[in-house]
Amino acid sequence: MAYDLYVVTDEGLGNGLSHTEIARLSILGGADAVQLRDKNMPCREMVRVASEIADIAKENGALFFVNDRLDVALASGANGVHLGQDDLPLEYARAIVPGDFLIGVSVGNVKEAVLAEDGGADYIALSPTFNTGSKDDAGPGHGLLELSKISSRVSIPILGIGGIGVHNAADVISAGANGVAVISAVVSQQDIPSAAYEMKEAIRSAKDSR
Ligand code: TZP
Ligand code: MG
Repeated sequence: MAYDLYVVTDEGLGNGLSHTEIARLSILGGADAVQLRDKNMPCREMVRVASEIADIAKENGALFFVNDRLDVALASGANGVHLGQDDLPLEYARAIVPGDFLIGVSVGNVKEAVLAEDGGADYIALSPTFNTGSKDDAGPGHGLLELSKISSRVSIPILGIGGIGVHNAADVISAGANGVAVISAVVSQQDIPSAAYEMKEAIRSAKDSR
């Protein structure tokens, strides 16, 4: 499962584009995975949007995740759900999803990372890796040292998320991440496919020189 470039949609940061357009353009530029993230969208609307993105992702061989909402993820045909430490606990989610359904978990330290792996997470994201202005309650970045500690303790894929762009994506990969999740580095750019392509190149060349 490739998670090299994982783009999280945000209509508030996307120059007026819809979640579906953001996802479509990100995939066009080479995103391996996209996540629908909207804290305010009514459930019915979210299922409709998620179903659109699920179709686009499937047609292009990308993975599609829904943030927070396991019900929406299952109903829309998404590949998986992304859960934070205050969302539905991993063990409850795992118990009610089909075997091939993917679950990603946000972690902030080694202990949470190991618990997520032991609980059957398919990937974890160190959240936030650096300071970010894109998530109000993100708190301060945990940094590359925490990332490398986690990478020495777990074997499932680890993503960096928060404050990552073309300027520091290679550092995140060198510290042990398997991929990078972003909002602003792709979603807020005028040319989303080109921004995704450049991020992907930065990640790929960092992986090649590891
Ligand atoms: N979760 C942790 S940090 C973050 C999310 C959704 C925001 C990432 O946005 P950016 O613009 O890539 O820092
Ligand atoms: Mg959440």
